[in-house]
Amino acid sequence: MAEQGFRTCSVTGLKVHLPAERLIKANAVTAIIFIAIGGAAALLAALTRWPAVHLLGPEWFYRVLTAHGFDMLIVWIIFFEIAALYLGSAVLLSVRIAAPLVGWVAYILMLGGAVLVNIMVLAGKSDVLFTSYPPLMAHPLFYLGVILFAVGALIGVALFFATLYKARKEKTYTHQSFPLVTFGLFAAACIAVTTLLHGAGIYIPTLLWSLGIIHDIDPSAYRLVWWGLGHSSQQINVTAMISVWYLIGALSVGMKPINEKLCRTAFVLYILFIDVASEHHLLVDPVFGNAHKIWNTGYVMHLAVLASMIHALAVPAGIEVALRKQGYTKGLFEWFKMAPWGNPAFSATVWSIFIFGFLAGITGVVFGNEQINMTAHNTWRITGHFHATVVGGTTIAFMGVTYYILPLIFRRQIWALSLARIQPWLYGIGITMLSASMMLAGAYGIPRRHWDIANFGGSPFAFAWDPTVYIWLGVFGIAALLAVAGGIIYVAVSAGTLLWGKKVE
Ligand code: HEM
Ligand SMILES: [Cu+2]
Repeated sequence: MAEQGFRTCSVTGLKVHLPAERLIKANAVTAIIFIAIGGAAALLAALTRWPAVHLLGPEWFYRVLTAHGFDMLIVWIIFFEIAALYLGSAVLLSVRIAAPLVGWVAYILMLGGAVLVNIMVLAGKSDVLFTSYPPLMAHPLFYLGVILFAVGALIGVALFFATLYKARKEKTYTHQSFPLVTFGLFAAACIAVTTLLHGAGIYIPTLLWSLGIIHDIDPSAYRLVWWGLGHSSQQINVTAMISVWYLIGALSVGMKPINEKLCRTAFVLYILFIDVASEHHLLVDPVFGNAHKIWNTGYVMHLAVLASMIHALAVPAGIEVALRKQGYTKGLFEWFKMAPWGNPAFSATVWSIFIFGFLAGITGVVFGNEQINMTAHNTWRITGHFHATVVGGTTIAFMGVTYYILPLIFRRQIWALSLARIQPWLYGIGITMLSASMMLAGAYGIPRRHWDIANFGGSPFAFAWDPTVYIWLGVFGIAALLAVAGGIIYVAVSAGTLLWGKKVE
């Protein structure tokens, strides 16, 4: 008999706490709404940076760029992560979510904060980009919005911890430790705590500064603390993304890690070292000494990189072993050929592993090196690198897991499955081309965040780029269109499924 407040999932056999399910739905839907807004901003920004089109004027370019950075990197990703945390705690451990009401408080704070920031940006009162470096000053409500969002997210993370505690106390799971996916999300949540505290630590004084209560903010101090938020939150994303790889691997091919202890150790390496490595953003700043920079980027950074390399071997190897067990043992690659390519969650995961492993990981290690950073900093090489990480890696993985959340949590069959099947390919190819072309153009010196690289806003000093650069800028424009098309399909399939998808029982 079903316990009150629960239903039993017919596919996974998990007991699903209904109030947790409602929270997952709300957070996931909101995430998808914001990726749609952020995607519209991406299109406008890309059409402006494509010299052949150069769509917007400078004011609106920086306005949509602020909205794009914030809505994508902060709002889309964190709403989705909060949904994932509730899924990884309440659902995967078949326990009641500790306090559903608190979950709704967190949700409302996050939503209110996100809406406030968007209003302040679109009203033209906060053209400061999402890094909001002083001395650029935004409207106080912009900073307040960020603070509300961060506090809401922190409450959501606390609810995750409380739910884990409840599961532990009630012994609702059979393993000695949490299942690996929950363990990975636990690592992500630990990093989220320090990250969000850095956020509060920097945005509260900045709010006071914009109100005139504090007179001065030191830009270097701001950058140091801000990157404790800005970089570390990328590590939440990496850790959550890898948890999703393990989850989709298990759901799509029945993957089990070959050496689970090693995978857990790798997650612990993230918790210990990744925050320290945030300082790679300050390599060109004069504040730290050379010895410190070399120690930080030469040693500490690689302990976090080691963790990524362990996962990057463990997941494909786990998938291979699972498929070989299903009988696909001919030659070296029969398992790869016979993998469930028709499942968009699976193909999205493969794209995520491919882009994250090759484009994102390798370039991150290269650009995070002190000497190379001197020339890569503030060029499009960096923008290309992080579109490979947060878009090619995390966003595609989250898109992939959506194709499981829709049937398992929303209990609807995927609407327009054939469109869903091409979605990861379109988005994956688009983002691969986008990142690569940005990095190639950046290698010629194309700056990031510049509205008019063709004639520098009519500067009296003539400057001509190497003509090859325009080839890469053309590839970039086409890539942006492909990726936007893939994004539109993702949003359309999700919305279509909620509206018209056949109910599953
Ligand atoms: C269709 C997909 C996307 C396209 C075509 C796209 C395109 C762009 C473009 C053209 C820029 C401006 C670069 C510059 O002027 O230097 C940019 C910046 C940025 N994008 Fe994307 N993007 C996409 C998806 C995403 C996603 C999913 C995320 C995060 C999860 C993201 C995060 C960022 C960030 C953080 C910036 C930097 C903003 C800044 O410099 O202040 N993008 N993107
Ligand atoms: Cu970083």
